[in-house]
Amino acid sequence: SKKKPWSWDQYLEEERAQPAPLQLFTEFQAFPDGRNGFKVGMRLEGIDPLHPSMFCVLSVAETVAGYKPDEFNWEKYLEACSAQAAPKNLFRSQSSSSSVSAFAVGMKLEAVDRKNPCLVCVASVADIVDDRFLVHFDNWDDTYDYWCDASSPFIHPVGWCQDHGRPLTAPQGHPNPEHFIWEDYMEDTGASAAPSQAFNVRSPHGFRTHMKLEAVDRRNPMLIRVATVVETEDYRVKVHFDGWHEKFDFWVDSDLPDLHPVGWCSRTGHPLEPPLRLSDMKSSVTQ
Ligand code: MLY
Repeated sequence: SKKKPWSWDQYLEEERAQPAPLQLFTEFQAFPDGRNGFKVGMRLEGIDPLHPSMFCVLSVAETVAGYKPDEFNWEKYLEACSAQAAPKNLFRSQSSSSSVSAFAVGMKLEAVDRKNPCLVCVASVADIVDDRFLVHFDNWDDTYDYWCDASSPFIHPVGWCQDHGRPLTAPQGHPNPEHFIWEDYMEDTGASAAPSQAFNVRSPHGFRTHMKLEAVDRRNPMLIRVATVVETEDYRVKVHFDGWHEKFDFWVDSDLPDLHPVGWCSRTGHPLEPPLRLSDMKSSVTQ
């Protein structure tokens, strides 16, 4: 018997499940708005995901994502009707990034150690690229560093722990870690605090359990799988790969660019790994 190709529509109906709504995804997760112009062999600079304080020389090894050529294409359309796109800076929401410039290298803040998430620690802005900056923990090596922007829920202004009755982890080797005093420390280090107006925490995401999406398999990032939100926190979701053992479930920030709305693979022409079914396993065993 010929196998019908797997389809989201049919699967959602069978499972009586809902796709995660498009508006819950960030612009980097949602459908791409143009063709991907990268070509194999092009060189670029990028952040080493295993060592986020380091930029490395990279080359493009393979390209896939981007609208399929038959999809609507703004560039071509504008060219065809010799029209001009309204420039981005005319749109207030896109251009008013007033909080961006408020962070400067060397400024101090209180930040969650993402490798030890129960700790809020003395930290500094170590690097800035556009609206993102690198959080570094004072007197620790850079393996704890991470990139974020002003909307991150994991960073707070100086004094936040005190205001919220939470312990603050002092810099490593601080002579009196139980009685860390910001004023003294900033005077000693000649540093200033990141202004509290610079912090602009985003609202919690709207993902709910049972919502379906498409997620990159981080063990083999070539693969994008049919997936379900199985647990939520304010700023994170736990993702399950449909048909796979729950030991592969994983927590991620809800704005991770590896999460995509239902239909993303079909729009971009990237293959989608359908849910593992018992019948697939049997046939693969008996083949
Ligand atoms: N148990 C860990 C804790 C390290 C915490 C580092 N943070 C504060 C940047 C250790 O001592 O290695």
